[in-house]
Amino acid sequence: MTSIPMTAPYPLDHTALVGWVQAVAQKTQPDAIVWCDGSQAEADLLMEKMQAAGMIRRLNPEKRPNSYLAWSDPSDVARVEDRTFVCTDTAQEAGPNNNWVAPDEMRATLAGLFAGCMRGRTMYVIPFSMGPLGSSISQIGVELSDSPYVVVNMRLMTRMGAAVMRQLGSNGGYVPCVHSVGAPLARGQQDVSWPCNPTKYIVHFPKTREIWSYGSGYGGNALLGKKCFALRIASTMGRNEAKDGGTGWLAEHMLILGVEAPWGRKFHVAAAFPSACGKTNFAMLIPPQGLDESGWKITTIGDDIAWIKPDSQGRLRAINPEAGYFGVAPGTNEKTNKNCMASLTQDVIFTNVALTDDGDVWWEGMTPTPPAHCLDWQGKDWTPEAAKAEGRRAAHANARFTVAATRNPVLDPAWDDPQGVVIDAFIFGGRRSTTVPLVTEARNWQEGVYMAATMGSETTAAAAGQQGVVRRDPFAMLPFCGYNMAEYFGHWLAFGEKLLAQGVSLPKIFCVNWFRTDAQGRFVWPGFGENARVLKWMLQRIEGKAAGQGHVLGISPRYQDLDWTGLSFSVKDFEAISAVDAAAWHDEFKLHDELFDRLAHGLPGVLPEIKAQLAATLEQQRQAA
Ligand code: SAT
Ligand code: MN
Repeated sequence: MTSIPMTAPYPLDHTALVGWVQAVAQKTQPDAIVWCDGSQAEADLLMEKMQAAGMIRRLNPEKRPNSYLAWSDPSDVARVEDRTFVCTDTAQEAGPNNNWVAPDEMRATLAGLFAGCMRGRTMYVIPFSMGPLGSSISQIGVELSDSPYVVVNMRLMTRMGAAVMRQLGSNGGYVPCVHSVGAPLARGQQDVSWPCNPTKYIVHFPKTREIWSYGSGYGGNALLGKKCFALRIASTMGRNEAKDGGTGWLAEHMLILGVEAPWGRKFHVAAAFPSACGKTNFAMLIPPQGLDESGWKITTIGDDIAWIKPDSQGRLRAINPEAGYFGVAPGTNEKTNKNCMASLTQDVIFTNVALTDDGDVWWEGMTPTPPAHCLDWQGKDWTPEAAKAEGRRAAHANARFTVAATRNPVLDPAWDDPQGVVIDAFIFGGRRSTTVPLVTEARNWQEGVYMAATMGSETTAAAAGQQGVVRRDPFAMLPFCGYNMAEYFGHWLAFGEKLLAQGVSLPKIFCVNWFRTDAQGRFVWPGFGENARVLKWMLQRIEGKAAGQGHVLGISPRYQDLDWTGLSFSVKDFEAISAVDAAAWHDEFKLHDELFDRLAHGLPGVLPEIKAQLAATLEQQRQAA
C-alpha cells in the first residue's frame, strides 16, 4: 500500500472518517489528498489553479468583482436522469420512478470505474452541512471529489469546511459522497479544460446512505449535497423515520418564502415547481407597484429545497438545507428578477454563459439588446446576426450561476435559523400551456396530495432530453424521490393524518399554473411580480378573508376576488386562464389513470378514489351542460 500525501488544516480526530477517506484514495489513486477548510484563501488558491489550467476565467473585476466563468464540455451540461440510479435491495423499493440496479451488481460496476480514476489529480475532502450547523433538522455529508470546481461550488452552496469538522467531532455521523470526473491523467498528460467522461453514473445506495457519482462535473450530477443528498437520500431518511413509528419528515423540491402582509402577519409558504419553472423568480418575488402601497415584504429562505419536520406542537418547521443558489441564468434580467440580478454583482461562479468583450457575462434575455459581439459558451465568436442565421445561442439554455444566499438583498432574517420557520401553505405548480387553472385551493389535505401527485409539466432544459413535452411530475419530485413514488404519496397522506389526529391545523395546499397560453402560443398571465396577486389571495384564504368559488377540482378565485390594483387584465383573459374545460379535464383524468397504473404497486387506495369522485362530478356537469 503506497501512502498518498495528505494535508489537513485541522486535527483529524474522526478515525472512521479518516479510514474511509484513505480507503477511497487507495481505490481511486489520487496524487494527493487535501482536506478543505472552506476559507476564502483556500477558494482563492483553487481559483488560481483552475485559471492556470484553463478551467475557469476571472471576469473583469471592475464589472464583476471576484467572479468567474466556467465553460463545460458540450456533452456535460445538465442532470442526466437516465444515468441516475437508486440501488435498493429490490426494484420495488426504488419504484418505477427510479432506474434500479441490484446493489451488488452496481458495486461491481463502480469498483471497475473508480479503480485508479483519480490518477494525476488531487482528491479534495469536502465536509459540508445541509442546513444550519447544529440544527436538529440538519444533516452532515462529506464529499470526496477530484474536481476543484466542485469544491468552490460546494463552498457557496453549503456550509462547508472546518466548522463542519468541529461539529462532526470524533465520531459524528455523515453521508459519504464520492465524486470523480472520471478522467485520470497519465504522468505528463495535458489536462483538458473540462474533464469528464462519456460514461456517467449517478448512484445512490439508500440503505447505507451512500452516493457515488462518476463522469460528470456539472450541477446536480457533481454537487452531491443538492439533489442526490438533500432530495434522494433525505427523502428516504424522512420516510424511514415514519416507518420506524414516528411521524417522519419531508425532503421536498420546494422554495421557501417569507411574506409579511400589510396587515402585519408574517407568513411562510413552501412551493414546489419542476426545475427551471421560475422557482428562483418566485423565491425573490417583488410585488407589483400599486398592490397595497402599505407594503408587502417578501423574503427568501430557500430557492430549491426544503426539509420539513413537525415541532413539539406538530407545526411544520422548514429549513433550507442549502446555503446558496444554483440558478438558471437565461431569462434573468432587471425586469424578471431584479433581486436576483442584484445577487449577481460580485462573488459569483457562472457556468456556460457567454463572455463579453469587456470581460463580463451575458445570456439570452439579460439585456434587451444583445452585445454586438461576444464569445459563446463554447468559446466561439458570437454575433446577433450569426446567431439568427444559425440559431446558435450565446449561453446554454441550462447555463447557471452559483452564488451564496448572503448575496441576496431580500434574504429572510430567519433563513439560517436552526429552528426553521412555520409553514402556512404549500403551493404546487407545473408548466402547462393548457388545462390547469391559474390557482386552485384543495378542499382538504387528501385532495391536496391528489393535486400534487397528479401534477404535470412541460419539460425544460434542466435535464438532458426532449423539451416541451408534458410529463407527470408528482410533487415536482419525479427525478428526485429516492424511493417508490407510490409509497411517497402514502408518506404524505399518513404524515397529514397523524398530525390531524393530534389536532394540528395543517397548511393549506394550492395548485398554480402561470403558463397558460393563447391560440398564438403567447403566455396570457404576465407572471413574475404579478404572481403576488395570486399569493395575496392564497394568504387571505388562510385567514378566511377572501372569497372563492367551488368547482370540480377545488376552490378558485372569481375575477373580483383578486386584487387588480395597477394591472389591467381583462375578465376575458382571466376566464381563459381560469377555465376548467370539461373536455380537457376528461382527457387529463385519463392521464392521471395512466400515472396511477404505472405506480399501481403500493398506491394508496384513496388516490384513485378521489379521481373517481372528481371524474364523476365532472361527468355530471358535462351532462347537465
Ligand atoms: O443541476 S441541478 O440539479 O442542480 C439543477 C436543477 O435541475 O434544478
Ligand atoms: Mn431544482
